[in-house]
Amino acid sequence: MSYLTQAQIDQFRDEGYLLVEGLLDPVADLDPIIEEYKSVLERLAHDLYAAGTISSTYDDLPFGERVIQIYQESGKVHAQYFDFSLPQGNVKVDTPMWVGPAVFRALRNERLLDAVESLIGPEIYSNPVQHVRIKPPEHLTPKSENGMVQLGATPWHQDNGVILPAADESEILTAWFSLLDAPVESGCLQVIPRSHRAGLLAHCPRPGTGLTIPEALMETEQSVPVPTKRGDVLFLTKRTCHSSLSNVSNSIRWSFDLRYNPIGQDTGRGAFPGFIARSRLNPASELHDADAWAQLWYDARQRLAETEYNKPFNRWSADAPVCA
Ligand SMILES: O=C(O)CCC(=O)C(=O)O
Ligand SMILES: [Fe+2]
Repeated sequence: MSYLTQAQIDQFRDEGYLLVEGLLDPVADLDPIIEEYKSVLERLAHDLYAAGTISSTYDDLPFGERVIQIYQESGKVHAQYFDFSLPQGNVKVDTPMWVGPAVFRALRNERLLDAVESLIGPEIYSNPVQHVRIKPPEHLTPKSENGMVQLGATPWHQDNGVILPAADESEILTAWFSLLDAPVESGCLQVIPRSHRAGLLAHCPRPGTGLTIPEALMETEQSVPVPTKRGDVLFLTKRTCHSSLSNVSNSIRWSFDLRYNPIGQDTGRGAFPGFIARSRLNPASELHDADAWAQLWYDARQRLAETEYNKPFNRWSADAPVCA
C-alpha cells in the first residue's frame, strides 16, 4: 500500500513538487533535532569565546537569537559548523561538520521514508547531497567582502544542475522541511510548477550566490511560494526550478534539505558517503547505526583532505554565451 495517495503522486509527477502537510511529528521528530543543535551551537559559542572572537557565549539567549548574535559579533555565518555535509573543495582534516544521531534519525525517519517510497519505490538510498540551512534575517546577517549577505536567498536552480552529469539519469528526490515554521517573509522556498518538464537548463556560476539559471530560460512569473509549518515536507524532482526568498523577518529560517535515490543509481557526488535507508529486497543492507554513519563522513573528510581535490562538482562555465 502506498503511503501517499494517487492524487499526491500525480501532483508530484505533473507539477514537479508536492507539499505533504504534517508528514513529520513536530515534537517527536523535530524537537530532538533542535535539542541536538543547541549543543552544537553551545560548542561553537565556546570555541569562538575561547578564541577571543566573541565577548560572551550568550548562554541565556534562545537558539535563534544566539545564532544571530554570534554570527553578527564574529562577522561570519558559521554554516559549515552545523552542516551534515562537506564543502565542495578545500576540505581539511578539521573542517567542521555535524553528523550527530538526531540528524541520522531524521534521514531515516519512517514517515519520511514511507512518502519517499511512494515517489521513488522501496529501494531507497540516502543521497549525500544534503544540508542544514540556518539563515538569519538578512538585515542582521554579516556581509562578505563583496558586500553581499553571507547566506542570503538561494538563486533559481535545478538540483540536477548542482551535481555531476553521471547522475543525470538518477531519480534523485529532494525532501525539504523547516525545523521552525517558515512563512513567506522568513524566506521559504518558491517553485515554478511544471518546470521539471523542460529538461536540464543551463546554469551560470555567479560570484557570491553560486549556480543560477538565467531568468530568460524560466517563467519566473509563474512561481509559487511554498511556506511551511513545522512537520510539513516539500518534495521536488531534480529538475524542478526552485529558489528561496529572502529572509525579511526578524528570526532565523531553519531547514533541512535531504535527497534520496533508488539504490544503485549514481548520487552525483561520489566523493561523499550515502547509505541504504530502506530496502524491502535486502533489509539487512540498511544502515541503522548512527555512529557508523558519522564514521563514513569522518572517513570521507580524511580521504578528501589527503587527496588532490580540485575536481569541479558541476559542469558549468561562466564563459558560456548563455551566461553573458
Ligand atoms: O533552503 C534553501 O534556501 C535552498 C534549498 C534548496 O535549494 C534545496 O533544498 O534544493
Ligand atoms: Fe535546490
